[in-house]
Amino acid sequence: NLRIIPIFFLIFITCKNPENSTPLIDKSLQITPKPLKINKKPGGFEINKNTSIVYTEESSKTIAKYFIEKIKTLTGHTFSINTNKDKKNSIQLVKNKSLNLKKEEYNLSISKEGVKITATTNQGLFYGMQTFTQLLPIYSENKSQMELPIQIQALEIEDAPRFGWRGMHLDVSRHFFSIDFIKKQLDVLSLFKINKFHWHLTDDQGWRIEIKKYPKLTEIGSIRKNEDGSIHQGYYTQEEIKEVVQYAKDRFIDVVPEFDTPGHAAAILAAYPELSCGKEKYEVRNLWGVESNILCAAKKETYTFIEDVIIEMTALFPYEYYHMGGDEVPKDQWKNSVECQNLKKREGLKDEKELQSYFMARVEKILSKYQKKMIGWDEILEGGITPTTNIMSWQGEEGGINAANKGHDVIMNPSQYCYFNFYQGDPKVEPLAFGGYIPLEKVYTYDPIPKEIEEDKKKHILGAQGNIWTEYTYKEETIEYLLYPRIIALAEVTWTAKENKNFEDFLSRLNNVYAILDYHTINYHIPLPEGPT
Ligand code: TNX
Repeated sequence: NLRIIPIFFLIFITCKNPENSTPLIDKSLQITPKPLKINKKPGGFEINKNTSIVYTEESSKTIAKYFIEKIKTLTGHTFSINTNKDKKNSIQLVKNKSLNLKKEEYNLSISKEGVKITATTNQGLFYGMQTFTQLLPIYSENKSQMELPIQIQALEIEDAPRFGWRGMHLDVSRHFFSIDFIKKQLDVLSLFKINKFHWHLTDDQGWRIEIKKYPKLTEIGSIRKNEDGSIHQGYYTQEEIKEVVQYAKDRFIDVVPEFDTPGHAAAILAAYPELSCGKEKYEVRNLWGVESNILCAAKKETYTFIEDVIIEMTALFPYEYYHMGGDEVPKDQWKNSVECQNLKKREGLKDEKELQSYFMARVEKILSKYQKKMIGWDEILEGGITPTTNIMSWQGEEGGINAANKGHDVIMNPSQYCYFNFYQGDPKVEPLAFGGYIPLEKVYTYDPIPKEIEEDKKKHILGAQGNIWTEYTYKEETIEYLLYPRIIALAEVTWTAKENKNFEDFLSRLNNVYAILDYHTINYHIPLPEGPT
């Protein structure tokens, strides 16, 4: 009897879900990076056409507006905005200092009555909303938007990052990348709670930042004549840099500029040869590898130049940390320079390594005049560092371990785990990369706190970052391919509590990550179960 089928169907629906017949969506186990604590509760919150986002303090309005746009991109649905905190059927952004949540922490509670995100700061609210966004269904391409009403799983989340430094580095010297490309990456990285962008702006193969007092830095230093006769060039105007820094700030990402000294400076010397110890004419380097022409440590003009550049940079980069390089400095020019040898004697320095320490200490002093803190690559440990120098450990973990155990703050990015310019799969099928082999699992299983770090020194490990050096990568889509999903693994390494990490579980969440990346037109790599054989 055909007539009883609809009746059966009705009874079935009512029994299955007596309170609410709208579909219950549960993506609580899909969140990346994995939150600290998730507790599922019975039932769900219904999102319908009348659900609104409520902010309770004027200062959080930007967050509400930001997420109305972001959710529209991902789901096609536009929430309305409201300031009435008693509003039913709403997603509330609440600042509550009495909970003593730290700057980046948030609580997210979803119940039948509504959604509430609580934090002390806008940054906490921002991360709470990023998490909430991941709980929504992303609309598939054959539907124009998320179908409403839906119900999302009731739950309580308490979340806090393991580290305060969760970074991404990009070398724009070897190849130049547009500000639109950088903004796109910052937007996507912020979805996964990355909060530092290390912008490697200067190197032997190109100077990429406009400095008004030294126009030749860009007129000459930003143009490279390659061996095959082709030209590679590009630089950011100060206005463009401000735009990127603001865009990053809106997403709670601090921009760490790198001005690499005293090595990796051929582009500077091509423009201002008088800053070297030698007398030659220099060219913007058109080979990869390490350059022997460096800034002269003995000339006062070198330090004047550095200070002038820093002065212009301080108007662009408000973040307190500045990276001043210090990596890969061949010291032959200093050895052959009478001025450098005299300086060494005068200062009682044992060798050229100590001369580099002298140089870096002077640079740090300049920075501190402008309330900036210096970061240097781990090579600068060789001749000793000042007590206030911060270290980025790239030549393995040893530099970081030594520095942290001596009480210096450290950012870990050992090349064997964190260099995304290395291969992630079989070199026979992968795009040309720097060498090496760092598959996704290797990144994921990395622990930024090596066991050699003494208990009371662990606090000196600020976090970790993924680096992309661009010698062999000039296409934007290839950069994305190298970055994703390894940078997402690193986002979890730096955000998620160690005991909550699990590679299999991470893999099971990747499809959800890919759906988000698809909506941002990211060209990501899909790892194969096996590496090269
Ligand atoms: C070493 S990492 C460098 C870069 C290269 C990179 C290639 C570091 C501080 N220096 O100049 O691009 O290796 O992986």
